[in-house]
Amino acid sequence: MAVHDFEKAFQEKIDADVRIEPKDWMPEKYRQTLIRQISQHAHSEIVGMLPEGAWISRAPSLKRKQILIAKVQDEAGHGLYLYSAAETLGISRDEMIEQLHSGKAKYSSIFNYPTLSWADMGVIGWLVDGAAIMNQVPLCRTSYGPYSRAMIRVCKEESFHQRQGFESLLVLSNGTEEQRAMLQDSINRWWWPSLMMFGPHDSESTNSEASMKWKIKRFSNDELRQRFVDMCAEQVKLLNMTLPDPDLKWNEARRSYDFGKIDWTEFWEVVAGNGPCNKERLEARRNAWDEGAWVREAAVAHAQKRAARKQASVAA
Ligand code: FAQ
Repeated sequence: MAVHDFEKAFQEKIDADVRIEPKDWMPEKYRQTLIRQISQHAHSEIVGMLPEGAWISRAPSLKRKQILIAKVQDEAGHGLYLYSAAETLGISRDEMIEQLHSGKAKYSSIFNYPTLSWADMGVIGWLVDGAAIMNQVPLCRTSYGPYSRAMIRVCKEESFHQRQGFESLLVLSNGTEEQRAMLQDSINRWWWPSLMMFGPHDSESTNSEASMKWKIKRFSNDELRQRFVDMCAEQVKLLNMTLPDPDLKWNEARRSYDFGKIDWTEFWEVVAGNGPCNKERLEARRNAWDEGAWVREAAVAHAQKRAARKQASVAA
């Protein structure tokens, strides 16, 4: 078959909602797009452990500490399933990590903001996990089989994260004046960066056209962002708090909320490495990699010994 015929058969499969599996023929650009998106997603989960990890030792009760530890562990797990899914496309874990450490691969802008108060733990659950779910539920039906299957479990865990976050905010919202002020301050700081998680406006989204054609993405950045605004504008009322946007207003004709302008200069600065915590985050990941060298060496030596023992017993 000529390449053109392979491409036609591939697109027909996608159009018929048949999943693409690792051994199937796929256009090189499809493979590269998936490696980019899945590895960046994996890096986001791993870097995303850092802002919350900083509060494990400062959680206000044993119950909250246990929940936070479990959540951070889940995020490590998500990173690992996603690295495994990306490996099925022919890139090694080491290569992906190298791309993160050298700055070649991105991770979500949101994790370059600092966690300044305990309320940030609940607000991350509500807004950051909430945005992640809005973006990731459609990925359970993404066209690449290993990615879509990984996302099913990730989404189940993320929705638990979101609910625990909101529950902890309900407690704060019924607390003292000081706790309520801490909560409002946290919402004010995380709202706009959460909207940026969905990526640039559709008109600036360089990857969307191909990703939509290949059903890697099923909804555009702006569509998902709008759904998120509509959801949060209602949920914030349950907290008796406000979203920091004077232009947020229900639009009866569109049956959606209008909202203010996102500061795209800030977004691109953060993506370019100049956000409040970019350097700190990458440094933490690089240090963890260096400090873990002996564990990786020991694991490889152990695997080699086991393989040698197995071979020797087969030969005997
Ligand atoms: N940050 O053409 P598009 C989580 C880049 S996981 C940084 O629209 P695309 C769990 C983009 O890479 C959060 N860079 O790109 C958790 C591209 O540059 P490139 C992560 C961004 O891929 C919760 C350029 O801008 N989720 O939160 C961002 O079609 C709590 C042009 O953009 C995922 O990764 C950004 N926000 O759409 C963990 C989900 N947005 O790569 C801990 C999977 C865009 O060409 C605690 N990914 N860029 O050099 C996706 O759905 C997509 O990749 C989008 C971006 C929607 C993020």
